[in-house]
Amino acid sequence: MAKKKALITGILGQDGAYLAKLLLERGYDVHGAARPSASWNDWRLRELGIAERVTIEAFDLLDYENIRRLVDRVRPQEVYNFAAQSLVGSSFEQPLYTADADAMGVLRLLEVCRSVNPAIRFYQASSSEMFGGVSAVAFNESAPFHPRSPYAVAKVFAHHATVNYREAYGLHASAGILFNHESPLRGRQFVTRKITSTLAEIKAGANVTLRLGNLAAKRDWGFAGDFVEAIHQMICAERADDYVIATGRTRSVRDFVGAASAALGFDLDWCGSGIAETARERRSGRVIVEIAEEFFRPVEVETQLGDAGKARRALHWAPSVEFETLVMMMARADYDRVMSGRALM
Ligand code: GDR
Repeated sequence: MAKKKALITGILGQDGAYLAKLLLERGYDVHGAARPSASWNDWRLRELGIAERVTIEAFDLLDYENIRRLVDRVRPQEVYNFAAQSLVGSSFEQPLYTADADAMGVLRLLEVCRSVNPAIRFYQASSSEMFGGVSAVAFNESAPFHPRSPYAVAKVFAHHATVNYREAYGLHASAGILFNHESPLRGRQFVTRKITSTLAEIKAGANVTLRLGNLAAKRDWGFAGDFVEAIHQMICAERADDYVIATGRTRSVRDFVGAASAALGFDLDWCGSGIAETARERRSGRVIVEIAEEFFRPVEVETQLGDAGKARRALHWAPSVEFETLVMMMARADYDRVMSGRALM
């Protein structure tokens, strides 16, 4: 039997890499799409040992004809869309680009699927950011959206477009409303990996300080490797649908700093408050964490908590990695990278 062919946009990112690995293990022919570049940075694919097994194709979410030619040539049965401007903070600086890539880009992809082969199964990376953080209860699929950043506004458009193509044209188009998902392959611009990579550098003797914004923000942090499993199950399900994917537990950025410090053997002493708050290493008195205005956002999503009950019931999905294990995994990976002289990407 011919291998199933999947096209993963955003193949060079965390989720693209983990999903590529999972699909290869399940016998797929995996094609990845990435923004045109003279040299693709495929460090994640290399860390997972799959760089040679994935075909990378140049692709631009802003260019309809480019997407159409790519899908027409590759002829995938499944398209997973992870490509996006995915930094919530940066979206306040680049709202137009974010809307073009994260909202209109998805519409372009959906139009291409509909015209090239409406039998393509399509996955859209929707985001828990669409809910905002205005409720203390866990968000499920029927919670109202209250986007609080240009990124979230664009994701709401893309989410509705995905549902609309399912309803209007019968596309097998699913949207996973994923809460934060992290791993040793997370980009350093996101707070979790920024924390583990900077603390690992400090542990190894570097003269740097961990500079952070809002320590009180709470997120429902899961392991990206678990979350791509849910994504594949959505694509394999007989009926396309929307699913919240989350762990059901929430922790603050401060909790994350505490867990990562413990994992690396720092004993932190917090003092001061607001912008003047710092954390010093108790033994040496050295400042490890400082607060910096530049990392606060114009509007913040304070608390996120997801209810993945529907995915548990319909897809038999459950997360397997606990918060403490996740932090430990990320801290150790960064410390190993630093100690073996590998560049932190
Ligand atoms: P988020 O992830 O915005 O939740 O979106 P991020 O890790 O950027 O921020 C989480 C929380 O930490 C606070 N914070 C900081 N954030 C960053 N990046 N850098 C800092 O120095 C810092 N200090 C505090 C933030 O204010 C925020 O409250 C992620 C992305 O992956 C999205 O693409 C995805 O859709 C959602 O998760 C689900």
